[in-house]
Amino acid sequence: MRSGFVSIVGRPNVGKSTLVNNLVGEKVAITSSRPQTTRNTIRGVLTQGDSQIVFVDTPGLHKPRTALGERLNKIVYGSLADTDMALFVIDARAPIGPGDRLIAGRLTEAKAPVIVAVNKVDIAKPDQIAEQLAEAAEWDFAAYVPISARTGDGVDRLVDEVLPRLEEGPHFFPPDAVSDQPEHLLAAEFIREKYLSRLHEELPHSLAIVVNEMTTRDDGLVHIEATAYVERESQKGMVIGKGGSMLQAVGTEARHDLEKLFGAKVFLELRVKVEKDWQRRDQTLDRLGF
Ligand SMILES: Nc1nc2c(ncn2[C@@H]2O[C@H](COP(=O)(O)OP(=O)(O)OP(=O)(O)O)[C@@H](O)[C@H]2O)c(=O)[nH]1
Ligand SMILES: [Mg+2]
Repeated sequence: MRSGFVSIVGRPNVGKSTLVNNLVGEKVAITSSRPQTTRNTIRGVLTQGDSQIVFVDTPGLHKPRTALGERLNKIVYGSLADTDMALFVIDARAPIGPGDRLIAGRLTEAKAPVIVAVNKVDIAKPDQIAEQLAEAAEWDFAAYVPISARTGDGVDRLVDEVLPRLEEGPHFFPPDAVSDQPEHLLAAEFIREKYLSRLHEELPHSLAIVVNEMTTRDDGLVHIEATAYVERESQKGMVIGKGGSMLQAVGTEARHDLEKLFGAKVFLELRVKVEKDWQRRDQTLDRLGF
């Protein structure tokens, strides 16, 4: 009977959230091809018999350019401060760079055992993978496992490397739990995910979703009122789309996911508001819940 917390860290876009979803077998964290998709720690719970691993997905570590960026990095370091282990995810195709070395240094300081997951092997060439494994091995961490978070290849092996390194301990969550995220946060994230794949350039960064109200009616229908915040008046049009087309497309897609999540019909009301330069202002970041 073992248990513990395992932080998943790495540069933006390497596949940390995809991995946590694969590990727990359900979508608990949103993913996208845009960097800095994850903006808070998300716990994904994997129960195997008497043992339980709590994976903590974190934002990608990067050079911060805004107050939001600084907060995101702090979240990652905070999660490392009291973790039992760390999974360091790197992209098999991207050469190990200064960003990875910085993270490796922090992980060494953190003292917890570290397992390196070399991800995206499904789209990397065999010699790229071999080279990456060899280069990463110079760090002297506990284990190195090639995986594909997308296909699930190697993920069982990763769990096999984690479990024996955790200490004896109790369950932290009920055995059927996969996440501890409140439903309104999960709903806001699902909506943001639909936007991320449709928006370009700086817009994904400028977008924040807040669920203002969520109620279940007597007939079971879940009514969700949410606001999409952008940073400038000029961005509002893009988030709404011509004649409301973007709002409608995102709403339909999000509703589909939310209905699966809640197992109920969902009515989604989505508004768009401007919150000037929210990424750069501490006060607004507080208010938006970062
Ligand atoms: N082909 C392939 N794509 C992957 C794999 N893992 C993740 N991806 C893709 O890589 C992109 C980034 O994945 P995320 O899981 O959002 O990455 P992340 O590390 O959580 O990113 P941030 O939250 O921004 O730090 C998405 O488009 C994923 O579908 C993989 O094993 N194989
Ligand atoms: Mg992520």
